Amino acid sequence: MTYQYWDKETETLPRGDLEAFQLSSLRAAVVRAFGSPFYAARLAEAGIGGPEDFRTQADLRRIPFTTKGDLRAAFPYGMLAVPKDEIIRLHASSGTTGVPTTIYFAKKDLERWSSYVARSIYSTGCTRSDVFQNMITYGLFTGGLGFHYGAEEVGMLVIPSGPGNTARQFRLMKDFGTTVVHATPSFLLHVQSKMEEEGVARSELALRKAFAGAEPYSEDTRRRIEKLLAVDVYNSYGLSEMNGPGVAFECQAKDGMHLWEDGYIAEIVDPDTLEVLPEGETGELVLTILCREATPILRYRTRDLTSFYTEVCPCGRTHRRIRRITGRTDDMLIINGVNVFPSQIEEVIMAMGEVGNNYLIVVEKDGALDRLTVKTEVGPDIFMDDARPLNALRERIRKTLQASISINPHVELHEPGALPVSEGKAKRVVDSRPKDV
Ligand code: DLL
Repeated sequence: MTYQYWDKETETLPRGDLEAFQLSSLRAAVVRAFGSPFYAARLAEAGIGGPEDFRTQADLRRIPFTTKGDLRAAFPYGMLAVPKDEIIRLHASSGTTGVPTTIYFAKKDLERWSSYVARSIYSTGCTRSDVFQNMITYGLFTGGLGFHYGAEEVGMLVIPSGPGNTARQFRLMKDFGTTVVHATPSFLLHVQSKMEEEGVARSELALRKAFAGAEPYSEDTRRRIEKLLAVDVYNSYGLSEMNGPGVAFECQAKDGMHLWEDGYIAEIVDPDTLEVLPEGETGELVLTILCREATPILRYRTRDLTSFYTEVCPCGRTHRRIRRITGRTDDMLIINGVNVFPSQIEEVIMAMGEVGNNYLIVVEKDGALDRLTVKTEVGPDIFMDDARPLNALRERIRKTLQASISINPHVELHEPGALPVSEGKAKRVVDSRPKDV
């Protein structure tokens, strides 16, 4: 395979040079951070006087972690490190508690962000000849505008369709010859189901690639989308606190996501002890954004669980790869004392051909015990009025799940299209158990 690079020099920088660049950028980031009320206090408290305290990368560990709670407490301007006149855009995520976290961007910050996204898109083999339909939410969410400007920088024709309305999506794909789409993996699966329902033939479309991210999904889900939609699917990782998309992305080798280390310092820590783990071990990803002027963030605890590849990628990029996110430290379910990640359930059901494209995990109290119900749609080839094969399928799902998660779940099968669909991030878990106070 011939690999293409957007910025070959940066993407293949020898490790020593890359790490030296990180260290000097870290010093500059610390200087900028002192300009924000939050970090001025936080760094001083930790006994950090200035950039001279950072002689090696290990000195990064002197900086205390930053959490989502810190960002909320600093709302609205406590993290801002430049005069308000210099900021030209904000993005925000409301999160589950409703208190927003806001990131501000100066002009240069937006240019840098677009360059990371452009580099990511180009690394998948796209070029300026591609027609890109951005089927993800625009607005305060970073997915829409983040990809929009990155794709324009590559020079693709960008269709800012946003999500929803599959009939309109198909119309646009046909009218303009869309070759690349971007959406959450759950929306891509929905699009595929609708394609069959609305009688759109694959041969009418010019699709060849899809970017899928913003929510966790398994390797089996990737394979399913690739098979059903006949496209190459590339995993895309990012978070609003670190700009949004364009933090880590799969290249043409489609095996792990290169984390752009000239833009970010990545550490993987044990979520309990918070000690940095040896390379290759799974833990919580902690990120420092190096070059953002308006809102510097140092050692941000993402809650996302992953590990570094220890081998070098065949594409020749020197930026390390992270593995598919297996879950978040805060999405682990404890069901009758057993720890389960929703991703373990997804892995089992999405590997089964007869299972449809949507599922839901329900956890509730049943007397003193917890009860787990896994609801899945069946594939279009299964007849809902023939009980025998349905019972056999239900039993097979139950047994395979039990073997994998050590919990005996209830399994419900639903008709295609019966479970709720989300245009953005899917809500896969409904946990109605009373929360401990
Ligand atoms: O989801 C940014 C984004 C937009 C990424 C479009 C990719 C594509 P937030 O709304 O702040 O930002 O959510 C960030 O989503 O901490 C992960 O838990 C999860 N997440 C994002 N990408 C992936 C992925 C955007 N590829 C949170 N795999 C992150 C698994 C992902 N989880």
